[in-house]
Amino acid sequence: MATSAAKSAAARVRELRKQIEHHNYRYHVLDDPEVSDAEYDRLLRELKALEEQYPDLVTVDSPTQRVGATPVSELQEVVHTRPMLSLDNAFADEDVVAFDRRVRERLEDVEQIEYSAEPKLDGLAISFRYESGRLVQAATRGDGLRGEDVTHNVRTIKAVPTVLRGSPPKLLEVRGEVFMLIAGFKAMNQRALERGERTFVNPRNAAAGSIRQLDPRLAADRPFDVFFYGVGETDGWKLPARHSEALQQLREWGLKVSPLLKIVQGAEGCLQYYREIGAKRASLPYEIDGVVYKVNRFVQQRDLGFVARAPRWAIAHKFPAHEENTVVKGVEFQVGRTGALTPVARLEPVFVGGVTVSNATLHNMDEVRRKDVRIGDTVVIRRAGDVIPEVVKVIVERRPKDAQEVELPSKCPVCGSAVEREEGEAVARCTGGLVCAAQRKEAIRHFAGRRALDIDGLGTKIIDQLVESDPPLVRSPADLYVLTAEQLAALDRMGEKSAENLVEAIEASKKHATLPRFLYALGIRDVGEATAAALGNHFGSLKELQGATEEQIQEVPDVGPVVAAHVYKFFQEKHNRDVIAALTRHVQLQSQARKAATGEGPLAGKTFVLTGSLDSMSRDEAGDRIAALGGKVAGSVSKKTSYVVAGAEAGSKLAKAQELGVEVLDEKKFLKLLESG
Ligand code: 9MJ
Repeated sequence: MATSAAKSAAARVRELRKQIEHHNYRYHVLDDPEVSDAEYDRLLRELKALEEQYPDLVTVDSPTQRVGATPVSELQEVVHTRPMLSLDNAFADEDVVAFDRRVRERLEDVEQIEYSAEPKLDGLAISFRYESGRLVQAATRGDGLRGEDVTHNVRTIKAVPTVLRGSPPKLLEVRGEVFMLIAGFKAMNQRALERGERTFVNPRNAAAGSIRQLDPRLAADRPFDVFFYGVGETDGWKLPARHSEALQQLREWGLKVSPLLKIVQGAEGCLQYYREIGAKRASLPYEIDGVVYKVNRFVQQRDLGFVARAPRWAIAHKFPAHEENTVVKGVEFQVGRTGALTPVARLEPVFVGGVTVSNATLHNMDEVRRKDVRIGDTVVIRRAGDVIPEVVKVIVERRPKDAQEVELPSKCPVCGSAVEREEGEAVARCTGGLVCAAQRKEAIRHFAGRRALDIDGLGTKIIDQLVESDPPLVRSPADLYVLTAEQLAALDRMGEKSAENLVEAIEASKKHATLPRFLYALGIRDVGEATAAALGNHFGSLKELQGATEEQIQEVPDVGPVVAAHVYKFFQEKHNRDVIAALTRHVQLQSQARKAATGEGPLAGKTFVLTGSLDSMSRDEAGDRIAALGGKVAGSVSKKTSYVVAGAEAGSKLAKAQELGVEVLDEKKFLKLLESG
């Protein structure tokens, strides 16, 4: 017999699930959460604790059961009672016009067709079966008639409700696309790379690969999302007249529908939508490969019917492909700011992702070997969003007999200094340091960057001239501070007024230099903003840091032996010390960061990790404000982290924080904390 404690536990469990489901809906469907991640996690933790105490209360659709149930031994076949259709493709505007004409001809008498226009997600089509509002099965499309049961993995996806809201019908089978967010995909690949595991070529392959795994624990920590776009078998639901109305009803039941869905009129309306979404494509957090137009009225859909596996009432209008084949004509090596040599494939120009591409990065020699790229090879090039085009893979079948292997040059292509590759490192480097013009230009560009000393108006073209002039006007960042307006005005494309403005901007940079910014500006290998802030906060002054031993540098939170070695070595190099000495004759470092070192300030002893982007300030401003109150900023989340500040599109650091139970602050809370500080 249930004790009264067990009874009240059962009531509390019901209440918690209701609240969690409500917050899921606010977060995933409405994109308008009511509570912070931390509060949400507290509810989830409370539920978990109660379920541990009273195992009888656990149900399969409890929000706690998402994270990895037991693996299945094989994927079972699922027969789709209503076939899952695929879509015909349109590539050119004329294809869409012809589609619309065919539709009108078949429907006779209808002058203008109303379409529901939707982005076409590039993921994995899934059928979801809800019985009495509970998720009972999820299956892949397969060949459209038979798919595979992937319920165990789909249950781990937080955006897929396990229980529907309101009064859903007895049976509701819905279709949607499961996909990966680009940021999450990148973070996941980065982690895989760090662990020496295999990486995925693109978010689509990653989604498909993960959803068809046998062990749901693999899917559970992957950044999936979903949009529902169609209705399959139903029982107990009198469908509304239009597809768009059906989707609106799905939304009310808690199923996430694309917010970009729009009702448009005729081919003209479709084409306009295509252009609207095309303009948004690069800024969407997920990949789309086109848009879909669906005849909106169900009666018209029924009258049109389908041919083979595709409906006559819908068409996918594809965007230019992200991937194309082309030939590698040669491989050159670019020298970066830190001297890293990057192999770059020179390509037979090819139109991909909406632009003509003639170069693609090969990252490093390990990648060249791993992908076995040779000169003369036909390769797959990928360009997604605004990222640098890359070589995905070689089409080995098309390799010509005289294809040449790529060799790492022994001398820097820019300055002729020796090229060195450290044991166990993928990256080869020029040893020329500031002697190498490539590094000099990049070093100055980095130094003047917005997040470094922020010299407004010192662009690439000007830097090139300053470094290339004979004799060079600028050999190191310190030389910037002795430039005169006359010298600058003599440069190409520089008027007197802009020369004066630039001198002023250089002057201004002397004043807003904080120690963390300055350290970041130096461009020390592996010292990003977070590490620079940590070093600055720990040592409090440049002198202290310059005098520190490798061991002392390692004492800084989040600085490991490798970074410590780079920092130590940097300050040991005579030419670096000379440049710093020259710089500090001009630049006065503000002492705000000392507060942390002496344990002062309301945030003293607190370590922050920043992830995602904030609306009200840049990441470095956030870092500066934390430092000003005595707190520290670290680059990665650990048990020692006090807070993770999560902005929009927060990545793996947020997941890590949740895993470790570190308090997560959203922007509002973070601002409050700064203000109260
Ligand atoms: C995707 N992939 O986003 C359909 N799709 O409709 C949308 N796919 C579809 N609709 C009928 N938005 C068959 C496939």
